[in-house]
Amino acid sequence: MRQIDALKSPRFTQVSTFGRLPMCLPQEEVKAAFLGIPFDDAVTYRTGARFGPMAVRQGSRLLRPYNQFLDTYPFDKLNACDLGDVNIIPGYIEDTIKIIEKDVYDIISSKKLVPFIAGGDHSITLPILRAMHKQYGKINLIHLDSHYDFWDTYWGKKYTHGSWLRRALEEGLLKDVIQAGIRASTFSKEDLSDKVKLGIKSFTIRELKLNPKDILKEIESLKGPTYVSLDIDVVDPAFAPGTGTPEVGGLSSFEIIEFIRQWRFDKLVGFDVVEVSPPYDVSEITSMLAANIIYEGLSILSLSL
Ligand SMILES: [Mn+2]
Repeated sequence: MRQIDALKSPRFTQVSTFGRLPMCLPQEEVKAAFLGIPFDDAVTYRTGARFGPMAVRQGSRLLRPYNQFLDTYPFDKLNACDLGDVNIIPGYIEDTIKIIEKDVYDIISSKKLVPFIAGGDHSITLPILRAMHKQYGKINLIHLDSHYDFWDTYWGKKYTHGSWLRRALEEGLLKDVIQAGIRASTFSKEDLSDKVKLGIKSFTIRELKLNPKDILKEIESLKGPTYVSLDIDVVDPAFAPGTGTPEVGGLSSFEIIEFIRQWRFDKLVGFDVVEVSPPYDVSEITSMLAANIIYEGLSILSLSL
């Protein structure tokens, strides 16, 4: 009987949505929404992140309404819902980048909500940042990753999952950039001087593990609109095996969740978790973690309102 009642309601959730939330309806006042961007044609190694959004939804089905560590009901406070996925074009990076920018801009400009986005590979962050810049002007970026992602090109191509940050800096989209968790071997020693030249505050995994308070202080000092981009490979492959370019020696799932819980800053305008690649996942470890990271992000947003 309950099922029949549910089918009569416009808010029924027979489809798999993030956190079993309702799908977003046009007339609703929502403050935050989940959005999937299932694009993975810009990866340089393992594919599969195109299946990320649905896996993160599946991995979110055990999330419950109350966050006891932050004393908040994020879904209720934000009137959160699921916007579905962006209609990307597999195989066509530059066309897809335009579609993502348009869709994200339409969402943030008309609905004034904060999108919580599941990728997709990391190339999706560039068009999101373009949309954010169009709406808010220069924005701060908190970037968690095991890789710098500021390389100029791969195989001579400008749009890849390892060059989005360089493009965003060149295009003048960003104000203060805090990067943390870096540990991958790099192409040359010049990468280290590049980060200084590019003017970003970059912290290695060693700094993040040993002195997280220094990074938290930087995060607290951010003023104005701030966007968060989290590559799941900042977490150790023992805790997040389902990803495209895994790097050993990373954070545990407890460490990443606990780190995010301590963030307090001015104005969160968007949050992505990228590079979840379900074909390489085991027992939904990675997709459940990604879902919980988004839950913590929603929770800190709910505290700031
Ligand atoms: Mn990465």
